[in-house]
Amino acid sequence: KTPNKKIESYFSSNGIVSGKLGLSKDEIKDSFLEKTFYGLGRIPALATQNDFYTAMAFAIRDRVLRQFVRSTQQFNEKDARGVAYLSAEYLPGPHLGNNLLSLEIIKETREALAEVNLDLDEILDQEVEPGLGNGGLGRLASCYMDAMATLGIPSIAYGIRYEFGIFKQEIRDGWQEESTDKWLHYGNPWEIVRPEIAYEVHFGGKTESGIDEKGNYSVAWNADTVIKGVAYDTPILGYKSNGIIMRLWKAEAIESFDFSIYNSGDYYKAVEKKMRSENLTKVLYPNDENLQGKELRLKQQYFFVCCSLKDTIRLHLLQGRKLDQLHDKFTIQLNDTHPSIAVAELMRLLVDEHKMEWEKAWHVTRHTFAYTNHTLLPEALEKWSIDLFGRLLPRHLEIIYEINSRFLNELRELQYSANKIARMSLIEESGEPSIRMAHLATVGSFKVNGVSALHSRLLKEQVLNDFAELWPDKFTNVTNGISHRRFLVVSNPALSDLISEKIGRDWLTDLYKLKGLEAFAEDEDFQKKWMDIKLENKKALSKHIEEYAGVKIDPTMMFDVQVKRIHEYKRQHLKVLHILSLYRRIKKGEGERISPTAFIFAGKAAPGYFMAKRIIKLISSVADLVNKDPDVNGKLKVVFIPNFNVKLAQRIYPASDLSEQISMAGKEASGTGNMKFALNGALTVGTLDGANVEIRDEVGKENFFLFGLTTEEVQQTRQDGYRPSEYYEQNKELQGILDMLISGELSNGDTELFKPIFENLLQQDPYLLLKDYQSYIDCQEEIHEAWRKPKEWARMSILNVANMGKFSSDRSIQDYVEKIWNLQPIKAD
Ligand code: B1N
Repeated sequence: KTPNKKIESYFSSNGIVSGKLGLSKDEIKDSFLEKTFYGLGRIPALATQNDFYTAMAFAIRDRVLRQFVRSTQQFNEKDARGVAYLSAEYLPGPHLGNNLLSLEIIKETREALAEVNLDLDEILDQEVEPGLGNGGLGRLASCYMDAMATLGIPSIAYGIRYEFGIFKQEIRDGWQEESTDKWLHYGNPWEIVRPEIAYEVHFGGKTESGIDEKGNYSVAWNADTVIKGVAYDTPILGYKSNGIIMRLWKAEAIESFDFSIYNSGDYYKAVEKKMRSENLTKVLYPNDENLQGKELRLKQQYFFVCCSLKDTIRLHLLQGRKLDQLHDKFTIQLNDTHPSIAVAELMRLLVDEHKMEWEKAWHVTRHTFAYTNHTLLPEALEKWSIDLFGRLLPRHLEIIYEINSRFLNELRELQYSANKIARMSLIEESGEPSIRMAHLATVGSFKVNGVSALHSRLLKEQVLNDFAELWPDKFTNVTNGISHRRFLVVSNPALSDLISEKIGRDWLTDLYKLKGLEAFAEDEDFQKKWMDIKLENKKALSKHIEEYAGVKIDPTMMFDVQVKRIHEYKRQHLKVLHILSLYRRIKKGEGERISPTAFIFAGKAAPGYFMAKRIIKLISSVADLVNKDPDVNGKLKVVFIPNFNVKLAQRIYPASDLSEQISMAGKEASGTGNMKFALNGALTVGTLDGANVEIRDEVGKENFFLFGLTTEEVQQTRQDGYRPSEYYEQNKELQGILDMLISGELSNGDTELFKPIFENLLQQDPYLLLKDYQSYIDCQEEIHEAWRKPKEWARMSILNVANMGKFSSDRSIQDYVEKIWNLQPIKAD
């Protein structure tokens, strides 16, 4: 297409391509009012707060898109090497606040709204977040987008536009109840549909091999179902810089319905087919459930991978490049194995559709992909049964067999034993034959990384040990990071301002600058301001808790917080054992060394995870007992805040004193909540697991409350034959607490309700709660003592924040650039 010179000159002369970033108060007010009238067609008398939010979002989106257009132009002009990030999950959180920060117009917007008698905080509160992920993995992808945009990484993030995100959690009678998350109900002002960017995705049918017109061997895949994926783009703005796109695919029926056969029977059939197609992207699967055999999930994975790869290839060819240079221009980063079918799909596209020969296609493929592993939990390692896989994706099954047979031949040439070869095969033959997606991703990638130093080491020593021995250079570590702009600047403005007063604002783009706070750690005036801000944040959270959980909390108590998905390995029930130990001490009149504490929990349990749901009920029951007991006299409060999500998280971290990171060592790949708490001045009580290890190294062991077994001791305990009942017999306090579970005391006389938890702990205790119990209790005593020395506590809190530089997602992305992506950032000027 020949460029339209008139439009191009309009772009450059009106400050669209170049020009200042910010906006004045009056410009914001004008845009906002214009969007209120012309964008929504609302007269002021009828406009709701949500209308005002939407109008403001539209006004800001215009500016965000301008940054995106600028960035894309620069990336294209430089023919830059870039990244396509493939993730089945994203948790962007509310967009408006972050976009205002990125444009540096928070103050101006607040003033502009005040002039028309509106309050920015109320408007911000209207936003419903896209819950397109389960937890840490999805939120990490979004933190990385913030950093990639800020650093100017030429990139595009692909995913699925689920119509219903992670379920909404309500607590009724202490039990979790799920309802659908209708996040699109009021519309979504941030996304732009791109009907012209759409691809066909095939499923089912059969393959047929033959000789094509040029006399070459070729395979045709005659699918029986065709679905269309349509792009929905959300611009993500970096701080004072570039904008990148999150491109999410929605499933639609293909246009070519056979409406020509015009009788009503066929019409309804066609509509039915349309509805079936659109089901594909209806709902996000909550993890932890047994996902194996979930046909729709495999379909979702292939659907978004197929659209994303076709789109990447389109972008590549659009730049006038050759397909056999794909790996020179793109790294495709696989966020866990959820998109790992991409290895087979790229081979199919190159070999079948673009007629590249196998060896060349394999070279391109294994130099294009890089794979991030996020878990060692055996039950979370993806496997697809050959039977299901072959029915949905017959051509991909053939391709995987071919990749595997060539790979196993290489292993045979290395004289590997039959046992080892079977272990490394992409196909698991024992039990139901299935495809090991982590093996496919590893064989098909040029780099494999874990998400914390410990996790990357264990990945090499355990789950992918054979592969790490074969290809030692393929394995690396990139420790996770978080967007400090979202989780401190936007969500804790008072603390951010105090920090900037002391050390300037460079820390917004270089978190290591926080180190400058160390000089003020002993400054009593600074300590007081520091803790006053914490208290104000705790008051605000208390208000929320009273409204949504019906519990009144004194904000001067220590806020001891555990928020994350509910899972046995994360050991929320260990926290419960601690609370019950304190309760019993108070009842016995031995509570004088307990500091007044509010125990705050939040997090979702997978709907099909029996034990996790029972743990929520246990927390609620303990809350009922403790909160109402006059002997406790308000010294302890327990609360479960419903529906944990990014928005709620942004209220909780700034108001926390103590961060609970108590998973059994070796189980939490990294954790990222741990970083968000510490960044907001909470002290951590934790095991040597995931990124806790590195947090402790950074903040200093005297500023971190450590307890529990190490990974090695966990392994040793197992080898020696662990008998949890011995701990029950020997530790009388622990025995008393565990007996409470089956005494009926917590459950209106029902002795069965918590028996499954009791029996699990006494008989198996797979996560060694009883073994770690005493160490945890002793550590908590230390914590309560430390809390009684406010200056000491404030000093430790300041030192924690001062040493969080490493955990910015800017640093993580810099690591990806250097260790894996090998590309040049292009910052917007
Ligand atoms: O990924 C986070 C880590 O910080 C956490 O430690 C880790 O548990 C988390 C299946 C997962 N690992 N695996 C998942 C998510 C969805 C799903 O369907 C597995 N999430 C993690 C970021 O690295």
